[in-house]
Amino acid sequence: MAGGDDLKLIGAWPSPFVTRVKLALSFNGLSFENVEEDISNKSELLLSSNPVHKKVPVLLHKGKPICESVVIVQYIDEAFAGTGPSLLSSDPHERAVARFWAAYIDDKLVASWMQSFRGKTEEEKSEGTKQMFAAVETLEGALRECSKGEEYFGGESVGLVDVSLGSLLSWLKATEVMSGAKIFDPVKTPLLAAWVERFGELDGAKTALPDVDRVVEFAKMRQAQAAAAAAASEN
Ligand SMILES: N[C@@H](CCC(=O)N[C@@H](CS)C(=O)NCC(=O)O)C(=O)O
Repeated sequence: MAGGDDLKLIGAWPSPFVTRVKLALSFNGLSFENVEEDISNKSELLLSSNPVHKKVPVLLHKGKPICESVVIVQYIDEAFAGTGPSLLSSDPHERAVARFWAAYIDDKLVASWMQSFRGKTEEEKSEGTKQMFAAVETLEGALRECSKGEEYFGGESVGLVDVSLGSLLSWLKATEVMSGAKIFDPVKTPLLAAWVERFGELDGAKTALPDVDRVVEFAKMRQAQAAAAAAASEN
């Protein structure tokens, strides 16, 4: 397996951004050393590797750090070209479109999904939920446009947008379990609902995606911690 000693991933298992990098490594058949980070007590290695954002993931390739999940995914695609199917098209316009949707996923879907449970008031939370559903419906159109009748955003095989959205699946499924709401509704967003099933069946996805029940437990623990902190600040 390529990669080996050359690749070290500073991550934290619940992070969907770390999962994104694991997906790209897995689809490229690259092995790596996993360095599990304690986000509440950041290591010297993380702070010196990502001094600007101080966030995971960071990929170290031959000791050189690369930060920001979407940047890392594209780096893997370029640096290990030929080890797996390319995640980006050879056509510049298709590459630009894929980058547009990858940015949309973080700017609109991730942001609204976070607001749906981290909003300060119930109004903020329900506005987040509304915007999240609107973003999912927009992504249904993106899948129709990008796939051109094939199975993935990347066409016949997974691409940058599949990896960007796929990395969120365990968390979005955990949100469905906890809220009871269907995010990928087969009636409203049939293409995406089928894509979710198809993506989850890929070997690379099975290897990289965290277990949904484990994410649910983690999310509940975080909610309890946040509630306790809020109660303490009121006293
Ligand atoms: N835009 C970044 C987001 C990374 C991110 O938010 N990582 C979180 C974990 S999910 C983190 O390291 N948080 C630590 C902190 O904010 O101090 C990416 O795509 O890599």
